[in-house]
Formats: sequence, structure tokens, C-alpha cells
Amino acid sequence: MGLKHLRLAILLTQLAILVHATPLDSHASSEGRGLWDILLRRDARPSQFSPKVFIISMFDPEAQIWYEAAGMPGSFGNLLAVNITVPGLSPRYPQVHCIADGSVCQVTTCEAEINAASTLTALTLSTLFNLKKTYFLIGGIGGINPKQGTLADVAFPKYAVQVALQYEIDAREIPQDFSTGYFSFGTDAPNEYPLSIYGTEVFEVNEALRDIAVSYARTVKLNDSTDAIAYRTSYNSDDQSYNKALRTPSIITCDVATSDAWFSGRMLGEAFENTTTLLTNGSATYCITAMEDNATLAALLRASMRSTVDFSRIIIMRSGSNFDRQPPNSSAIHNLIYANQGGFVPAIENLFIAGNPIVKGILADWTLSFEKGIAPTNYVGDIFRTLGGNPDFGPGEMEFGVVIGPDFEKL
Ligand SMILES: *[C@@H]1O[C@H](CO)[C@@H](O)[C@H](O)[C@H]1NC(C)=O
Ligand SMILES: *[C@@H]1O[C@H](CO)[C@@H](O)[C@H](O)[C@H]1NC(C)=O
Ligand SMILES: *[C@@H]1O[C@H](CO)[C@@H](O)[C@H](O)[C@H]1NC(C)=O
Ligand SMILES: *[C@@H]1O[C@H](CO)[C@@H](O)[C@H](O)[C@H]1NC(C)=O
Ligand SMILES: *[C@@H]1O[C@H](CO)[C@@H](O)[C@H](O)[C@H]1NC(C)=O
Ligand SMILES: *[C@H]1O[C@H](CO)[C@@H](O)[C@H](O)[C@H]1NC(C)=O
Repeated sequence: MGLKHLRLAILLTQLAILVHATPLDSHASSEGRGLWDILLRRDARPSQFSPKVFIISMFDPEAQIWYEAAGMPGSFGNLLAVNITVPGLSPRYPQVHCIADGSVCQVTTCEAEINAASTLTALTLSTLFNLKKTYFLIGGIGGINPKQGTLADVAFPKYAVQVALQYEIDAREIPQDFSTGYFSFGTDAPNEYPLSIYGTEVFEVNEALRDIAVSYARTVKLNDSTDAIAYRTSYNSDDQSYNKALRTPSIITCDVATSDAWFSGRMLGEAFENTTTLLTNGSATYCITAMEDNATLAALLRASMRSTVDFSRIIIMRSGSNFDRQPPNSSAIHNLIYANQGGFVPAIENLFIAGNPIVKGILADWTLSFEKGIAPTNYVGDIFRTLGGNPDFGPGEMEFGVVIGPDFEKL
């Protein structure tokens, strides 16, 4: 073998390594890519995507609706055009999915707080993406509070509150004067402000961005179902406290409560309304549940500390798939398990229906406004002020640094 052949052999080996080392998993490109394509950089995709929008789904139906809608008129594109395996994602959802030019991507975290935090941590640490200018659109379903909304509503929260991060004793063993079994860490009764704070209790996202997303989402007609229409009527009550549950589906602005425990019923609903008010010093209104949002936000906050994401580019979108509590003449268990509420299908449909104009709006107005960012006029960040600024919640200036953090224990 002459020197020329040796050089060629080395070149071929290097190219073979290059092809195998490519992090992009798309069958379309790895199968059809010949040596000349690579040498001539034909079919070359950027080694690092810089998505303008990243959709975050939590489980299959929330993700499928975006994939299925790809063929619909007016859709922003086919998210299954490029599949990228990212180390550290859920074993059930190991790939990020993107449209062909990489401007919109989607990840499925798998459900509940641990999965959401791990997936977002892996994603934001991955070198496969540049997320510095990316808008994150959390799109999931949740339990709707009939005092604030109804089945198939789509809620855009500003505050995310982790309501079950508390002491809990079973309601059958609570003292006579307790209204609930949940009470804040470091306290001795419900509805007292926590003396021990872990940092993920409250997050606040960009209100100006939220309001732009709402203006896009309000341009479309939401889906509904005949079962949902029928079930809503059972929330008719003499004191009219559930009147918002009687309306047809709409876009609403109110806040999300995260808990791993899928709580249900009037008592826990009211207890967590109080927790939300307490933890946000009266600023937030609990209207919808989630099992992930605080965890997702916690991981995104840590990434913003490294400047790999921008915390002011997060939109939370949650649609009502079921009521969080029973109608006046029913029981908590009937509402949770047996009632045919009819909200699931339209809630899933509405994630795409409301989300599609938001994605398209961000793409269309990218150069004009979104690339440079939507300046927040409210506080954005966590209860610890990790990113700076002054929230209208949290333990306040005087106590800051004294009561906060895992070192403080009253016990
Ligand atoms: C991406 O993955 C989905 C399944 O998750 C598959 O249907 C699709 O064909 C894949 N796309 C490519 C380009 O391989
Ligand atoms: C809701 O979406 C379903 C499934 O696409 C469709 O069959 C139904 O007609 C829609 N209903 C309304 C009221 O939009
Ligand atoms: C509750 O009331 C609604 C409307 O008044 C009725 O349709 C429904 O059957 C009632 N449910 C129960 C469990 O009694
Ligand atoms: C919620 O707060 C209100 C007003 O302080 C109180 O009357 C009610 O008992 C509380 N409910 C629960 C379940 O803690
Ligand atoms: C929030 O409420 C707590 C408890 O009442 C209080 O100590 C704290 O100063 C308040 N925080 C703000 C920012 O007003
Ligand atoms: C986490 O959950 C708490 C309590 O439910 C909530 O106040 C907070 O806003 C949530 N944070 C995020 C980022 O969802």
C-alpha cells in the first residue's frame, strides 16, 4: 500500500468515525448519506440546533397532538422530521423531535416532578442545542378549579406554585381546629407562612410574554365535547360560586399548582387555594393543577444561572381535562374516578389549537421582536431571588438569608 493509499485509508477511517459519532439520529439522513454528500457537505445539518420554540409535553397524548396536527392546514410543520437522541432523557421518550430546519423542537418529559426536572436538566446541559434565545412552551393538561374555569379551558399562568411541598398528616388524625392536613414547613398549623423554604415553592414567569401568547391564542376557536357540555351543568349552584365552570371553553389567565400527588376533591382544592395565596402573598390565583411545572421551571432556572437559557422566555399553557373537585351534589371519588367528564379529548385538542398560533407568531415576528426578547415588566424567577430582582412574594427583605434555605430548621 503506497502513501497515497494510506492517506486515503486514514481519511476514510476518520470519516467513518465522523459518521458514527454524529449525534443526530435521523434515519433519513444517516441512511441516505454517502461519502460524497459528507465531503461536499450535502445534506449537512447544523451540528447544533438553535430552536426558536421548544415545546415541552409530559406524556404521549400531549405530544401526539402536535405530531398528528403536522398535516393540518396552517400547522407550523412536521415535528417528526428530525429525531435527536439526547442522553439523560426519559427512557420512554429518549428523543427530541424537530421540524426540518430545527426552528421548532419538542420533548416529552414523562410525568411528575422527578421526570420533568431530570429531563429538563439533561436537555439544558446537552451540547446538541443552543437554547440561549429559545422560547419554551410548556403544554400540558391539568385539573381545573371550577371557581376559576371549566373543562377544555386553556390557562396561561404567571405563577407556578408547588403546593404539596409541606407537612402532611392524614385528615382523620388532624387536631380539631385544623382545616386541612397540610401545613407549611417550620409551622405548627395550616395557613401559616413557611419558616423553612426549599426554593421551588413559587416561580414567576414573564407576564408581558404571557399576554402576547394569550393574544395569539385568543384568535382561534377552542374544541369542546358533548359530554363536557353536559357535565358542566352539574356545577350550577345556589351560591353561584362555580359560575365560571358553566361557561364554554376559553383562554384564561390564572395560576398553576404543581403536586406529584394527584389531589382531588373540594377539601384539598380549598386547602391548596389557600396555600397558593399564602406562598405568593396573595398574588396568585390557583386555577389549574400540574404534576411537573415547578420541576420544569426549577431546571430552567438552574440553566438560566449558567446563561444557557433565558428564564424570561417561558410560557406555561395548561388546559383543563377534568375538574379538580366534585360538583355540589356529588362526591370527590365519583368526580375523580367514575364521572364521565368529557374534558380529556378537547383539552388535548386545545393544546395544539391554542399553541399553534403562538408557535407561528413567534416564528413570524422573530426578527422584529422575539429574537431580542420580550422585556418583562414583572419579577421573573424563584422565591430565592436567584436571578436578582424583588418579587412580591417570598419571606421579605428583613428575613432574607436568615430563614431561607435548608440550614434553617425550627425543630
Ligand atoms: C422519528 O421518530 C418517529 C417515531 O417516534 C418516526 O415515526 C419518524 O419516522 C422518525 N423520523 C425520522 C426522520 O426518522
Ligand atoms: C373537537 O375535535 C374533534 C376531534 O378532532 C372533532 O371531531 C370535533 O368535531 C371537535 N369539536 C368541536 C366542537 O370543535
Ligand atoms: C347533579 O346535578 C346535575 C344537574 O343538576 C344532574 O345532572 C346530576 O345527575 C346530579 N348528579 C348526582 C350524582 O346526583
Ligand atoms: C382557607 O382559608 C380560609 C380563609 O382564611 C379559611 O376559612 C378556610 O378554612 C381555609 N380552608 C382550608 C381547607 O384550609
Ligand atoms: C409575604 O408574607 C410573609 C408572611 O406574612 C411576610 O413575612 C413577607 O414579608 C411577605 N413578603 C413580601 C415580599 O411582602
Ligand atoms: C411549583 O409549585 C408551587 C406550589 O404548587 C407553585 O407555587 C410554583 O409556582 C410552582 N413553580 C413552578 C415553576 O411551577
